[in-house]
Amino acid sequence: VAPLIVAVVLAVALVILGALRSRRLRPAPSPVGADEGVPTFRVVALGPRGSGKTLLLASMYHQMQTWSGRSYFLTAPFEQVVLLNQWFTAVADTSLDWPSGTAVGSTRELTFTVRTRAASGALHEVMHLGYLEYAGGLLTDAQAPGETGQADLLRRIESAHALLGIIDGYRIRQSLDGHPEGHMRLQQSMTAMISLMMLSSSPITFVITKWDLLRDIDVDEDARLRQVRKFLMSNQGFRDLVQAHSSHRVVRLIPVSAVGPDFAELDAHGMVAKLPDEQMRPTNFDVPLSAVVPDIFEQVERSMDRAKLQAALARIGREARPGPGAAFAELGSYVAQVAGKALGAFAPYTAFLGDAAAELFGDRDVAVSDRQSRLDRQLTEAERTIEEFQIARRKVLRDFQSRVDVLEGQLPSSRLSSED
Ligand SMILES: Nc1nc2c(ncn2[C@@H]2O[C@H](COP(=O)(O)OP(=O)(O)O)[C@@H](O)[C@H]2O)c(=O)[nH]1
Ligand SMILES: [Mg+2]
Repeated sequence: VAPLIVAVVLAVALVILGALRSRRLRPAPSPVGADEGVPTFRVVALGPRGSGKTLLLASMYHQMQTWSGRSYFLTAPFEQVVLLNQWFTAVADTSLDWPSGTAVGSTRELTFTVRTRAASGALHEVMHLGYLEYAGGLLTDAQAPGETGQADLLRRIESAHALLGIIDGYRIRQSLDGHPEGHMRLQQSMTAMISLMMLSSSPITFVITKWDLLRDIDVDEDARLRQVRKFLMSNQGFRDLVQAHSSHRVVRLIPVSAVGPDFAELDAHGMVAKLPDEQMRPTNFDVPLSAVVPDIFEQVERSMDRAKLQAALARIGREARPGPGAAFAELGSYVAQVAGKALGAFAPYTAFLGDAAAELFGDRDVAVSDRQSRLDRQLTEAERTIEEFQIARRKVLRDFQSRVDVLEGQLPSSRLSSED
């Protein structure tokens, strides 16, 4: 009898577990965008081993997994959250050494979900951000015959919506201090990275990591950045990329520190050492992800016919058709159609594109007056929910844009252009 009871109990437990699991795996029922889902923007981060990719990611997630004054927060699948938090904890603990780096040639892939809360308190998904981190190896090493890593990487770079080029601030420090090895490594990795970047036409954010190690270059931060930019421009590939591409794509240079000032310094052997009992205060970690959507839309806007776009935007202001989002969807399809390669893949997400275009393009007032007039109308319950979600989503997009605006205000040199 005993084995039978055990078997029955086990079977019941399995059924319950199975039910719980399938409930968890099934996407939460949402009245909004259920028919269209949530778009995924794919980001590829390239950078040599040791350049600070993992720490940046860990800091980024640690800070962005809570609201902290933003209208959104990030979530990730449970296994990824555990890993990211483990790295963060290991970095933050000044009694421990740095966590070990990514193995040569390996890639790491994460998916973040951007979530927001609507006025009623309901949580909504706004978009997914796919993040592929690619470590050095393949950038410079010859590949063993039969390996597919390289072809796969090239395909992902070509189809990425945004690229991050990670530049190791420690190597810049070494170069400025006259260490030939640092200079050599820096040039080598920049050249490899830039030849890959030439394959795509997406916005590029060059991220200078370990900015804390460069603080003594100049007291003024923008002057510091200007000096580093001038130095980077001495790399021919970098200069070529900026000069040839900055007129039709967005190119940024963002200094970040995963640990912040006063957490670490170079020791007598020129190694990065943690200072005892210091707190981490990461800086600018949120810019690379915040810039993705505004930069794609800016690039698309630049390529669009000004007059036609204005007409489409004005139409949403006047549109009298019933059903919230109808005019936005129309604007969205127009954007997808004109944007071609950059946003064409998002054609099914017309409501998202319409919202983003209204929020990020040109005259932002048009859309506001539209919102007001539609709020004045009598809306059904379902319409009201969609309306509310739209407003929350627009707020997130505006937050992304204003983060970028604030940074450009503080560090005008972070925008790279052919005049440099
Ligand atoms: N001072 C300072 N050091 C950093 C920072 N980020 C990374 N490092 C150092 O660089 C090492 C390599 O970083 P990691 O993120 O593992 O590089 P990855 O190989 O590109 O993933 C770390 O162990 C730290 O010693 C930073 O923001 N400031
Ligand atoms: Mg790593």
